[in-house]
Amino acid sequence: MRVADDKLEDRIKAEAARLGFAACGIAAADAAPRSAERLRQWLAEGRHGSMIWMAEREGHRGSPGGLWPQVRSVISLGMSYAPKTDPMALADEGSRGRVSVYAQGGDYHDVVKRQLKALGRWLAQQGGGDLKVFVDTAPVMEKPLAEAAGIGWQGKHTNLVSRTHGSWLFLGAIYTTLALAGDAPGRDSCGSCDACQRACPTNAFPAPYRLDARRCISYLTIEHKGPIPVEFREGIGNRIYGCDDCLAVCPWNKFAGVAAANRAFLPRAELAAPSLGDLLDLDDAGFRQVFAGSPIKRIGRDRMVRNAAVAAGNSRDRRLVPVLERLLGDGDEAVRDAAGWALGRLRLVGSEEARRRGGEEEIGSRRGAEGAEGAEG
Ligand code: B12
Ligand code: SF4
Repeated sequence: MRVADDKLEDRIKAEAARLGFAACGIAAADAAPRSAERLRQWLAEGRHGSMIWMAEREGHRGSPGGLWPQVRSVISLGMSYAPKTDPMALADEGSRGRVSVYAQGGDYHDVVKRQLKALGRWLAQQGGGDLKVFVDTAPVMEKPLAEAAGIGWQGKHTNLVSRTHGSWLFLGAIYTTLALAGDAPGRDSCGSCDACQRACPTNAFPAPYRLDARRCISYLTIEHKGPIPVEFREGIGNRIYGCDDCLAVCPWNKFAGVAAANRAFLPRAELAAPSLGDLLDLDDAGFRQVFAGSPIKRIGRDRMVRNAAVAAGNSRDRRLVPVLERLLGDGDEAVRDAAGWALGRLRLVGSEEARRRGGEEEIGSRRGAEGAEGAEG
């Protein structure tokens, strides 16, 4: 049944803006018909790696109706976390870890969910109907739905890009039994640009618009349990939680208005540029204390120390040798493995330096000898 008040859609958008959402659009529940097949193919190719929860509820995830047959419309929402500073600024600071922008502030699951629920309560009063709210953790394909609702389009890096907010948008969705008027879908505006694909340090894009999660640093540092495959360790550089490179190089992010960013996502001082030495020293209690209220808390101490050890192996910072040596006796296998790898790399750095010093001394003494000859002559 069509809702009597034609303007409800506009009022939903006004209320969403009042609640801090930078973007809001509406789509019919069946407006992203290709998603289910594309998800099926992605899973069949094994591109989800060990994220078996992606496959377990494939039928629910593939379409809104698969999860909730009564759903008629989807309200898609975006909350901005556009950074004020260059996400690549720490790329050459080997002794510091890089935390991806999305995780430097408050936990978006909590912040977005709270505002989605507020919007849901408002909608239930104003328009009636049943509804469900989702952010990230439910079997929902938030990106194709956001595209269908006109918030933007899925770029070649597969994230949603908005003309106004770039790709720095957390997404959320409200499924409702109301039949609302949909917006025009987003139009792909990537053109011939392939900056994101070229920027990826681990070659995670087998083709434009397709991501092999098993090669993505975000997956490797956040989702992947156990030792990180050796072939990706160098490419990980100093990234200790997630990766922003494909987003950071996107030209559309130049237009992203930082003013729209929610204050809850401002970077916390201790997460903006953490020292690898401090991270390698963390025990469980220390980890919980530093990462309380952050999405990072989900990975636990062992995975964080494993990541920091890989970054230490790329750091060329030999001051980290003693703490890495201690970690060779750590209770976690992946930590021990990463520490051993890092020590091997730092020892190579040590012998390179010794060779260089030796060479310099040799040149120095040859010069001295040449000088002495000159003096004789
Ligand atoms: C699983 C997951 C991951 C996995 C896999 C990522 C992926 N691309 O699938 C990993 C751990 C790698 C990951 C990483 C990140 N994630 Co993530 N992730 C998710 C999650 C839970 C599901 C995504 C999903 O459904 N994947 C399955 C694949 C099949 O879907 P897809 O990527 O949309 O695939 C489409 C394309 O492949 C396309 N396609 C396929 N073939 C073809 C061919 C052509 C010609 C075309 C045009 C298209 C096309 O169609 C598919 C369906 O739309 C969502 C939350 C949610 N519930 O939606 C967050 C989500 C996508 N992640 C998010 C974020 C922020 C990130 C990171 C930026 C975090 C970071 N800084 O480290 C990175 C980005 C890495 C990247 N380039 O994608 C945000 C993205 C927000 C946005 N603006 O888009 C989301 C929406 C969470 C949220 N609520 O805000 N993530
Ligand atoms: S997040 Fe990093 S590793 Fe993952 S696809 Fe983008 S650039 Fe590649």
